[in-house]
Amino acid sequence: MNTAYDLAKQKYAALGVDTEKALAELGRIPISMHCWQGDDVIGFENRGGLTGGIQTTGNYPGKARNPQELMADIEKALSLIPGKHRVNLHASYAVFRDGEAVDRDCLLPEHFAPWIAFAKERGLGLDFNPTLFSHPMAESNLTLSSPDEEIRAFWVRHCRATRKIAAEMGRQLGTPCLHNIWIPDGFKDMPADKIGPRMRLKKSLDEIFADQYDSAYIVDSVESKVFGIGLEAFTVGSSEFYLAYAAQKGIYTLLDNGHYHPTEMVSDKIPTLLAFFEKVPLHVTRPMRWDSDHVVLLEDELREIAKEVVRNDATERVLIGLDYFDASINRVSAWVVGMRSMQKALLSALLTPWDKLRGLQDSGDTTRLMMQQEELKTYPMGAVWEEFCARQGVPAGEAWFDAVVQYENDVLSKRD
Ligand code: RNT
Ligand code: ZN
Repeated sequence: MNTAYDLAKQKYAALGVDTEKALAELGRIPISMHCWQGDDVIGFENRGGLTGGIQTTGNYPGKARNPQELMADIEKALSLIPGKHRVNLHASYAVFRDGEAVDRDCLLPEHFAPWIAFAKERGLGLDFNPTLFSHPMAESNLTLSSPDEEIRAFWVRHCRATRKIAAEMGRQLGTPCLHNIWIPDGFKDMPADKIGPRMRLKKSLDEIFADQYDSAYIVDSVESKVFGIGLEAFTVGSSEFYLAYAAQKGIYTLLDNGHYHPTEMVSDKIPTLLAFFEKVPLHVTRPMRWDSDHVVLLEDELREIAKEVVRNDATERVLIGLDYFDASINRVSAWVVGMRSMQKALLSALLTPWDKLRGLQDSGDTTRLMMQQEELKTYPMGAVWEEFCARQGVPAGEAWFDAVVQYENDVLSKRD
């Protein structure tokens, strides 16, 4: 019998592409799913609003209000996403015992024990981030670069605490935890001194990275940005700052594709960094007109990002994580759509005869190269994707959405 998959398999084989190999490879690529889509980046500290120049918009009912709800929602989303993945946490998602009040500079691994247990039971890896926003000590929008020594020292203590927690997550789960530092530090209007804040940030980072951990447990990265809302004039942690710092320090610089000028392509930065760094962590997002963090969809730049991961044999060197927050739609659906879109982009790249195309480029046959790349766009990838979902025991096509509707009716709609 010729199923749609069999026909697709033959068509790709004629180009020298082995669909079976692509399916096996796709099943091995973990994507780190960000917990913060589930509750609009609020966390469990009951501190109120999101600050730091990032913003969610929308008021869709049913957001997770506590660890139990967030874990249940993550579990529901993961049940509709093929493959084995990771969960990315922020320090603001610490789980405290009743009545316990621990500020961010005193967080301990035990405050994440429920998350580690959650991950262990499900065979998931964890990634982790210090939270340097939505806190009274971050009100000035200066944290690790603050001229106020009390504030700067507080955030250094916070990041030292979170690195320790990350290393513990990595140790207990047997897979290195990506610890990524992003700070909101910057100014709304023209500063008088740009190097002062940067020298203080450098000093803070040196203090934070003075603690040594086993690289089998923790991978360290720093995330740059161009601007934030209310922080339009100046960002302390610029791209060049962190690139130079990471290179000098032997850590990594994380690329968030919402954090560059609109015509700058993060996809092109991947092969650039791969020439110098062992690992390239990513925050994949969808910036619309600004760093708006829309749900990731199968768009051109996502495809370009996936191509760089696949054709450079870098599926283990590029650490793929998602970073977006849409509060205007069902949040479980937002996770599933983004994760599956990322996987579709990877599959499309895995179904491309890169050796052949590289040969055309190197022999100067750019006419045929253009033709072949365009023809590939209408190859039957959908049939291969459906086969992948079926083999992974997850609904292919839009059938997964029925489960989200059911979950909304049974669980999410009862929350408000
Ligand atoms: C902000 C950065 C940062 C955050 C998350 C919540 O612009 O992208 O990564 O989105 O840490
Ligand atoms: Zn990010």
